[in-house]
Amino acid sequence: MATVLKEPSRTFNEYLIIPGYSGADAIPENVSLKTPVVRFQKGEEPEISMNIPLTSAVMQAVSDNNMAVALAKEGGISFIFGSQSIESQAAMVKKAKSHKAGFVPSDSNLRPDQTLQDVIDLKAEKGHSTVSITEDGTSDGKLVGIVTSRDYRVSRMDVDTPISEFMTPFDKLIYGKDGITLSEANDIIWDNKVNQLPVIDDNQRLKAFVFRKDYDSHKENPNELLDAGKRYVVGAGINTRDFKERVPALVDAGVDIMTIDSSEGYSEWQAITLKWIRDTYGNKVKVGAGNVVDADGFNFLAECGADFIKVGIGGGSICITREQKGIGRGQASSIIEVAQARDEYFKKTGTYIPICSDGGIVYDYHITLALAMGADFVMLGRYFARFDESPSAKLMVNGNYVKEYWGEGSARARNWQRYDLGGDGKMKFEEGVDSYVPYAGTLHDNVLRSLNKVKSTMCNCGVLTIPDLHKNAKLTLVSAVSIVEGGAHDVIPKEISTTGNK
Ligand code: MZP
Repeated sequence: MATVLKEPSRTFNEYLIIPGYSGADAIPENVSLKTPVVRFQKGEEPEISMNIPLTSAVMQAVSDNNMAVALAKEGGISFIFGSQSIESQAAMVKKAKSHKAGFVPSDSNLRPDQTLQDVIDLKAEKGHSTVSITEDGTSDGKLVGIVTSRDYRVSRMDVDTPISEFMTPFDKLIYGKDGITLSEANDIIWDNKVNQLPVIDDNQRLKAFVFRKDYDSHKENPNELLDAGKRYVVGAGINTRDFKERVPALVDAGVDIMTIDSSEGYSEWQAITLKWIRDTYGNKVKVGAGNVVDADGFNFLAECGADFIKVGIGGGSICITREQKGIGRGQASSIIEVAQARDEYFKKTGTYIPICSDGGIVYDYHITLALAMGADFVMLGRYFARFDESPSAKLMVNGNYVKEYWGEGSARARNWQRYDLGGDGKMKFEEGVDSYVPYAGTLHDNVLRSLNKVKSTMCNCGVLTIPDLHKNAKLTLVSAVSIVEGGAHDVIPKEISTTGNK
């Protein structure tokens, strides 16, 4: 007869944290959110840690090279989506790895023979007022001038005027030479009272811009996550089908860590993939695996050599796997059981394998709950999709700004490899939906606010580190009526939040 678990499958909303004694030193400034990302031996330091316990989901609508840079600046890791060609994914990794803080590749570019109308259209599309004018209109073509809003007046000029007639030409430009440091670039900007500095190579080809408005932001990233060469740490998703070609391309592009992206990871496919990576690269290449929801799944992937293990099936905001296939488990029950298995594995073998709670985070306090239940870090899709830095389109729907957000199992993403069980390589039915999420502004502002809440709750528990939260957190199940008591109740709220920021 089948095994039927006695406990129901429970999720975050069913738990609360009971505060513990807080000493006078339990203040948010003293909290460290540093957390291990890859397996390590007792008494040793993990080769990769994060400064904040957040990763962004392996999804088309969430994690590209922009997101990778934005999240690494805050101290987390983005896993660039794998449901694209090997070449384009490797190019994204390369872009993120070669990103130099403060040096921005030009994304608004035109040719000198194009017109004022083209400038107006591009400004409306990209939202940037600086346009580089290159010989061939590419972002790394030979720089012949720039156009900013100081160079034209729409009300006084014919929209057919060629750019060459009103741009600031190259011989009048202040520019920097490739190889200058950010502080040298900023000195040139300040000395010459310009708002932006194009940086060119020996052949006058454009490499990047440094903007005056960014000056402050580059001074204040105390948590940024850098590799030994001071480049941002970047992750990427792989699958169990084309890993023999994809992994080498990503490694060549400089990726720091990968994860097998699969909706259900307790399988021989993952064992084969992990074995090939270990046989080919030893322990030099770091790779997570998953997703699993119980101790059996964890122990299997631990023995296969996964560097970290992702937990969660069917809890994602865009996921309909549970409805379609009837598999999955409440995220809280999954994390609690897997965390116990992780601790037992550590006791038995002396190897600590971090676990990642993937999907289903709705409120900021769910992040704290996941950590308190034993997760070392969390992976979020919906959360990051709402920000400026996500790759999807920002639209106005019913008077509110939204961003598009679609599941990897939706017909739109067509990521059949994520759901593949070794068949004919075709998607048979959808396991995800296409949706909108409320637009919520910049990643920096939101992450700051969310993590302030996490730190504040940790102080309420009297703990200053995530490992101490694991050891000391006290959790309670909540009844349906006490959930009602927890929100504003018996009053008429004056404002209803439209940002989705909870
Ligand atoms: P969430 O943060 O939006 O709740 O969940 C994001 C997670 O959902 C991803 O990291 C991934 O594990 C999972 N996901 C992505 N696509 C689908 C789908 O189409 C999905 N079903 O479940």
